[in-house]
Amino acid sequence: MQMRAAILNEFNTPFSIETVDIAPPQAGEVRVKVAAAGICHSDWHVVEGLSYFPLPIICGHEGAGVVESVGAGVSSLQPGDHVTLSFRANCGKCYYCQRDKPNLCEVYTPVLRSGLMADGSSRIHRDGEPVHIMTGLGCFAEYVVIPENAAVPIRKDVPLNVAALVGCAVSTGVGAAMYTADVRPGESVAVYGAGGVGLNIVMGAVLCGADPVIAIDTNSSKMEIAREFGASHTLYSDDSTVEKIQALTGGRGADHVFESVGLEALQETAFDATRPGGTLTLVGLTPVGSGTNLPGAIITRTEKVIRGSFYGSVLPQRDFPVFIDLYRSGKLRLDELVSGTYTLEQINEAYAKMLTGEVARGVIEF
Ligand code: CXF
Ligand code: ZN
Repeated sequence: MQMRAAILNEFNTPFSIETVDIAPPQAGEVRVKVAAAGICHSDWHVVEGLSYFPLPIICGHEGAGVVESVGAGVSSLQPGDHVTLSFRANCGKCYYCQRDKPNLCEVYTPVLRSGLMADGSSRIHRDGEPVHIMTGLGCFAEYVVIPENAAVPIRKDVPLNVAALVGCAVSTGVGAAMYTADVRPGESVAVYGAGGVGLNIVMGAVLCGADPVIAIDTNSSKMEIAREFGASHTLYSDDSTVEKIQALTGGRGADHVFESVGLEALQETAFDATRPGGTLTLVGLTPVGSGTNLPGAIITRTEKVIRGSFYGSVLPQRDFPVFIDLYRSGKLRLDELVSGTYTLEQINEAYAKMLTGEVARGVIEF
């Protein structure tokens, strides 16, 4: 079958909309007609050559759609099912999968980086040559062929653009607060960065009963938005945020601080804003090979905890439906997260907009 896809042929060049061949699903795989795909900064890291994916590649790792066909042996899905895509397919059997850490699956981690399927081949070809996919998805395309467990069934009464966001920004942000950091009622939270992920951390912290919830950003237009998403306080990001957070938390610093941007210097500031014995959760992705300077001398003496959070520590099969139910009952504001919609042909425009510091999330709708 042929389909249209946005292909990155060279690093630091625009996506090119081309027609490619996509194979039917093999055993254990499903083919999904993509309905919506989110514009996330991580795709841009691929464009910039910072993510070490092979070319040519179809990016896109935040999506939702409708199952079109299923391969042999697929039991959990059938054509017509609505699904949110998971960018962490997992084997279900390895050391990490057995310990409820599918985000660290040791079978799929190298597969997802390879841009190919687990058998080393691609389901997508252009003029007979394989095209790679990002993190096992590649949803800047009309269809994806993916392992059964990367397509998580969801209820049909939610818009698929909202369902797409659950596959990256929502899981990464809400999950970081709810699962990785396990924020408790009454704890103080500070979130550095109020973009797509940061706003989800704010919502997750509010759901956990945190108070105060302080959002910090360099863009003053985000202050009001962060309050709409539940922040009790907002701070313009300058040299005084640590003092201001301390002033709001009995002079100690916040119980939980989150860094959602992925900047080394901001991770260091976020560490300073964490109270002794408190937890700093690192959510934003800094480039591989970069170095953050976190002082061992202080960590030991203050018992500060520093945690990484990847994909919000979620279990996609369990948590995607949970987040979607929370949206349906009005406890997650996901319609408001969609700040712009684009066609696939407008993808370069969508990324240009994101780079201007666009609030929340752009979404490609098919
Ligand atoms: C990323 C994580 C690294 C690979 C691509 C997806 N997550 C969210 O943006
Ligand atoms: Zn993402």
